[in-house]
Amino acid sequence: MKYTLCSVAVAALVLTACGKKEEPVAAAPAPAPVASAPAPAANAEEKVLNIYNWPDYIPEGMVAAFEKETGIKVNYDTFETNEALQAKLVAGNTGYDIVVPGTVFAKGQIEGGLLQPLDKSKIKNLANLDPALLAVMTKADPENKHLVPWAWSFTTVGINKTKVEKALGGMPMPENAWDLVFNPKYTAKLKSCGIAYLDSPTEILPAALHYIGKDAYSNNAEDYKAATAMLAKVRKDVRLFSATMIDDIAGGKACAAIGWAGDINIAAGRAKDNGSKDVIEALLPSTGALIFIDSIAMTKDAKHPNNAHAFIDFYLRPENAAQMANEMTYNTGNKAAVDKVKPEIASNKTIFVDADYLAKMVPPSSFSNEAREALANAYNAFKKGK
Ligand code: SPD
Repeated sequence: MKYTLCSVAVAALVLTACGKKEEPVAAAPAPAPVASAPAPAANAEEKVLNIYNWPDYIPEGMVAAFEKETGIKVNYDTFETNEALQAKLVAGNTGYDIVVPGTVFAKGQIEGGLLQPLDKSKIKNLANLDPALLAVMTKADPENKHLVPWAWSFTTVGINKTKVEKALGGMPMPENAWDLVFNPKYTAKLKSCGIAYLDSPTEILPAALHYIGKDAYSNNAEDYKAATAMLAKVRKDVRLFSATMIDDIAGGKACAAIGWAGDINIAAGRAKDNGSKDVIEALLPSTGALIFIDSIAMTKDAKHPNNAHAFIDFYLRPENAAQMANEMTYNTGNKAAVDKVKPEIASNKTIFVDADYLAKMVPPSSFSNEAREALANAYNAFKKGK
């Protein structure tokens, strides 16, 4: 059974100019001539939109299509981790209108006033989204006022199966795929073909906590100690830390990785395009993987709110959401897009996850500021301690 975490309806948003037309009043005495500027139209916003998103996270041509249709020039920059986006938002004056935080961070960002509520009347295509996904997001955004899903996927183990089988030299694959990156029995063998970890405390610690049977979003210092003790045993086997590991996996620098299923799927496609015969895949560990939902949000000081709303509405069109799934191998939670998704994408269980596996997965939660600090300390100690 396919679970889309994602309704139908298409409506094009028409941004209407609300400029007030001055009517001459009949029989009024002629006013004395005064130099005055014309009253600005209510939505006379400069035709610019500044977006800050993750790399490899938008189909080619989508920004250009929006620019062509609207005449709005998009400046598109990227960040690699939630921590980097958080630092930018906290520093203020980001210069960005739209940002794409994971819900794990967005909760605190909303509570801290770093993001502003959206005007839903300007986003007609919100009706295309799966109410089930929006319900999950209320954990971070209680009334679904600030966040719109960009895409969701999960943190898991990705492998170059061809290289991993060779490096294991006849040792069978573990039942639980997390063993490949956390159990020294396997990492000692896979270090020869390269193990890669996402370079972020809030990616690695939750996965490590989950692996040792603790709450992935624990706020308990003892749990971090246990996770770092486990991680210390495999540190020497980890070759690289990176949040942009698509080419590392596609190019053969890493054969096993803690990564995002969508990116691992992109790596698989890229390797094929480059002529590789190796099988690269995102795995579904028996104990479950960690779901994340990246969400579109508007910064508190966005200078181009109308343009931001227009872009969000554009992104939520079924054809654009389907393009995102088809080209970027991420699920957008857009139900109206489902019948436009290619069969090979719709049948990929790492993009459209079955309900029974979904039930095993760890839903996204959030960390207190203190916990985030403890996480960062634990992670930095782990990384240094080779
Ligand atoms: N290539 C873009 C990947 C975006 C991943 N966001 C992941 C957040 C996970 N916590």
